[in-house]
Amino acid sequence: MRTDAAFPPRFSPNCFLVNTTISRRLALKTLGLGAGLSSVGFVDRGAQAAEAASGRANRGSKAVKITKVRAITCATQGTIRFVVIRVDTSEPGLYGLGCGTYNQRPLTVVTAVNEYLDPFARGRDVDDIEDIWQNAYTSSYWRNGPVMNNALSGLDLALWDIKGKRTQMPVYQLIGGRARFAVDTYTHCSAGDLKQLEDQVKARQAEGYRHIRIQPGGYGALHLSKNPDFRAAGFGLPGDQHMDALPYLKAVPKMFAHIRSTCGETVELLHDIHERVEPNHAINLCRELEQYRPFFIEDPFSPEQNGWFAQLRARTSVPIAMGELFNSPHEWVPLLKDRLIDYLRVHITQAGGFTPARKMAALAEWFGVRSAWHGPGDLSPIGHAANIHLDLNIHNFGIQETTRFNDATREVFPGTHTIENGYAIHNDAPGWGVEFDEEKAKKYPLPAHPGYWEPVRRRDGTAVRP
Ligand code: GCO
Ligand code: MG
Repeated sequence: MRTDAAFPPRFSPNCFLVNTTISRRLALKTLGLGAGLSSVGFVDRGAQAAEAASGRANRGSKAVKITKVRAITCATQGTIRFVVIRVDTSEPGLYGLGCGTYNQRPLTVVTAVNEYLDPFARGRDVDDIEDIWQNAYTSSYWRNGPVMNNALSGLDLALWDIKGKRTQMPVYQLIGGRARFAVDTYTHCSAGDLKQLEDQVKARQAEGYRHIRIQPGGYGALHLSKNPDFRAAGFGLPGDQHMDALPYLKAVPKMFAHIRSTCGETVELLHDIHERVEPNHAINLCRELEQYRPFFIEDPFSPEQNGWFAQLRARTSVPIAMGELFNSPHEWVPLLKDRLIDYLRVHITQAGGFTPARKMAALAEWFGVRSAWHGPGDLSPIGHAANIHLDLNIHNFGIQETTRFNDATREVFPGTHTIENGYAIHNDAPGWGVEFDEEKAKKYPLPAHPGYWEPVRRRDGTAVRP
């Protein structure tokens, strides 16, 4: 792990003991006297007992309360709409940051946070993350939707950030420490032209990436679909997009064949079906790709079609990663329990935050399912940090999707992770280790377009469901 110069030094176990005035005094006293008296083995034990007592006293008398929860938006990545949640506390200068980015509906999360979670959370003890999560989760009675889950995630992540800052530890230390020295990632290459795609893959390999996701142009390779008859018929709006399944389905195996033969056997290749095709088409595509030994195929079905996983499993052993659209335990629990997927790639802010993600990871471990948390461009660096902290800790880490953030994002979110030799490298500052410069963020207001996705249609105008 690298220690970023802008951040406090690497975690030391002593940090926990010296984070209050009383205990700092005691620690100094111990240091001063310890050398002379430690030989009798007396002072150290006494100091430890006093330390523990003062710790108890501080815990009782120094409850820190939530004073405000608010959502702030910015668009440092161009058209992507970040939603950052800040939780202020009764302790001067102590606050936490979370991510509740829902790119297609950002203002709904802002309303959920500012109008509903803020009054709900004020006055509660920042230490009781589990209790706050449980009650915030059911405070809307109806639950498990992307708006409330992202809002809840913002609050949840901010509370973990605060706990890290209070204890002077990075969050991964709070949950058990590291299971690996760094987090291996996959990056994206996408081009309609095979030679261009090959060049991109080689360039990423040269940068050190071992895992590369390949796409024949954007999701579903829209450029390959010709004759949008719906447009000629005046169906829908002129800007609606066109994707027929067959051109895409034929292009993907050709793309794998080309990249395998030109870029070698060692690179791990991934591909995102991004839902979009009929379930049986997705199954046949996975079977066809077996010969190219993909690392995994991502999101073969829309979440409404989870019932098809048993058939997919019966017909191919290609590793399957699923879940960026999942909101609810009713979606991931059955897939884990029946071992129908190999990688769980839930978008953790969309699933309610770090608290439920830890539980998902623990459940998955015992079913032999590994993690591949969703790490797209429309997740703020704070959300990426949450992924990375979890990845560092869990035994069943698989791979981490990452985004290469631009300079504007790095300016507004100091502490954003970097990628070195294919690994995500994160600093060891307390909490998530990512700051948010609200003043600088004002330079990057949300774009005029509200953010919804334009329709994608088959040739006859039928809506394509991602
Ligand atoms: C991925 C995803 C994203 C999503 C996006 C939706 O695998 O990274 O599919 O690109 O489409 O996050 O907002
Ligand atoms: Mg995807």
